[in-house]
Amino acid sequence: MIDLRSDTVTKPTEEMRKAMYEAEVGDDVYREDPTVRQLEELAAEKLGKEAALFVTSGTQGNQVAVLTHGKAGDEIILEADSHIFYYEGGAAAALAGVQTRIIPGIKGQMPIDKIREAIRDDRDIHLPHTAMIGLENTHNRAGGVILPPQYMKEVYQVAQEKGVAVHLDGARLFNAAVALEVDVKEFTQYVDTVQVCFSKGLSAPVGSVLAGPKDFIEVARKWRKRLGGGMRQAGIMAAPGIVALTQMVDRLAEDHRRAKELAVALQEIKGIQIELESVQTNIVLIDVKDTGMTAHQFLEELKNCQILGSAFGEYLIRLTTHRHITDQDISDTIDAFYQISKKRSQA
Ligand code: TLP
Repeated sequence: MIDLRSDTVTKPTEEMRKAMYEAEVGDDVYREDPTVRQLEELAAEKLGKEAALFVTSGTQGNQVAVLTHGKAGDEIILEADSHIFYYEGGAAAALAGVQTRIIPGIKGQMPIDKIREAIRDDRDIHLPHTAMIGLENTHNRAGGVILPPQYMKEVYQVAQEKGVAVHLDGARLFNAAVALEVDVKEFTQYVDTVQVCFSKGLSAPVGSVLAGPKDFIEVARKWRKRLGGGMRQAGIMAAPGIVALTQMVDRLAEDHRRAKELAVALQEIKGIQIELESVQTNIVLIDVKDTGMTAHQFLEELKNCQILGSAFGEYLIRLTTHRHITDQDISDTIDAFYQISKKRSQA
């Protein structure tokens, strides 16, 4: 199978398995796991933050951030298609008890004036308190697009002016940094807290990190514990995170090249629509409406050709490149799209 459903399907590298085997461990709830501490220090340093916390997943990292920034009855501002709003099972409402104020974005970017308007005035007792603004970079549902540092700076300026914290869902932040050939700090300097995943294109089997100010991370540590995320000999899982951060970042450029090649070839096919300028990292969104098939029908046809993708809407398919996708897989996928569309137009 050519598995283009997500970069989450990547398996740990040999170095990761070796690092897991050899990891020095201790009880991390007692803060005695040297490998977890090493990963947290490394991540904090790379992300330009005072401290970091190893968490089980991107969702846990984001939700611990929401819980630490806000309290029940507060409001958080999110992009309408953001992962925190769209894909985390309503956790912000279920766990933190915050309400979400969503703003539709253009290529993942909420208009600055809309953000400004959405921030509540604490002097009016009718209104909820605005506890957090969430950004996502790269933006998944917008097709892996990059929020440029300049945009993030503008958001941060408004947030600081109004005294509101900014949290970045940076599940794929390293993809953004590699694509723009800049340091991740170019982005993280404009947020208070950031969550980064090791288990996507960076290929670690599990884990994310939440980074931010030291006192914030102390409170976050308690929220993680409350959520059952206090892990004991967690160095076994942190070890591949260290490999991810030190060895796996630069190769993301390969995934980006293959995604671009795939997109350029597929948009030549009749009935297939792709916004090429949005193919900036490892995600390709494909509108199959004009083929007369739904995303699910098209995905079934692809599956018959041993290719897997994800449905991102009634007519929208997402294909995601990653370490296990080769040049041959890209050309086989292109061939399959040609065959499926041809068969359809002859039917
Ligand atoms: N995204 C997954 C699915 O949940 C959609 C994927 O296949 O892309 N933030 C962003 C931007 C994400 O894309 C994801 C995972 C997460 C957070 C959550 O990470 P995990 O799966 O580790 O909880």
